Amino acid sequence: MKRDLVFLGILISLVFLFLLRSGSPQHLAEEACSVQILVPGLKGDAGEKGEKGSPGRPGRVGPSGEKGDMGDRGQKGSVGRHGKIGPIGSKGAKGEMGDVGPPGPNGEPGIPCECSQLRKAIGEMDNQVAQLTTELKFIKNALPSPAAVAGVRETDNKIYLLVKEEKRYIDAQLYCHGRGGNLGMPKDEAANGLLASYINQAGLTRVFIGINDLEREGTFVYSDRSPMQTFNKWRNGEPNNAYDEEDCVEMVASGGWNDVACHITMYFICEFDKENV
Ligand SMILES: [Ca+2]
Ligand SMILES: [Ca+2]
Repeated sequence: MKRDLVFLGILISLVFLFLLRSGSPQHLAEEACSVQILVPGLKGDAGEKGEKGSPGRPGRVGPSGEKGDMGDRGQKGSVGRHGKIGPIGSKGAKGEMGDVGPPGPNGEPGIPCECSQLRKAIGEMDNQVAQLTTELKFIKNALPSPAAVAGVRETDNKIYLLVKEEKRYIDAQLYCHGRGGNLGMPKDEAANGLLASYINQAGLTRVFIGINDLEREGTFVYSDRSPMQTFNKWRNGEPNNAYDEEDCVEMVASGGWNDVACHITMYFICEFDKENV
């Protein structure tokens, strides 16, 4: 079969060559009559061996082979180069306090000043301000008008106020009560002396003070109802309950006490506890 194809191919080639040579269809027709069918001869002897050809192209990469057994461990390599510096680490815990250092050198001498005197003066002014503040607060709260005040006297815990308004004992007591106080109650020598001095400096001779025996004749009590203690300043012959009507008490300029009638009117002294002002 293959041989027939080769033969047919040769035949076609010859016809083609013939047509090329003839140059015209007429000529072609004449020549076509003389064409003989060629028959291939016998196969010849094998030729001599040719020279060795040039190497062929590299073949395709073959598939991966199977994994072989692990080889022996190699020798330890040499030390590598130093690596890069790593990132900054987190902050460590605070260390313990160190020992106390040596004392420093002496400072420059200061500018001479009378600071201690200034401080003392400031301290005194502070006290005065506090005192004035107390008095002002008291005056605002306790007085109908500043004209009625003949100044005030005070101790560590009391303020005394001389009121130059003539009142009966009971009204005088109401006046003092209404302002948070009592009629003056001298319960010791110091308080009695202070009231006497107050009366004298005001140019007065007598004022009501907070002592009476209104509830029980002959038994004198202070106007805050506290009983009379051992201290008293009765003048000679007093209390005498004259005309059987003397149940209230006045203080005269000397500081002495005398029982008098409650319905007469005179100036009086109120006293206030500072903590209540
Ligand atoms: Ca009496
Ligand atoms: Ca009397």
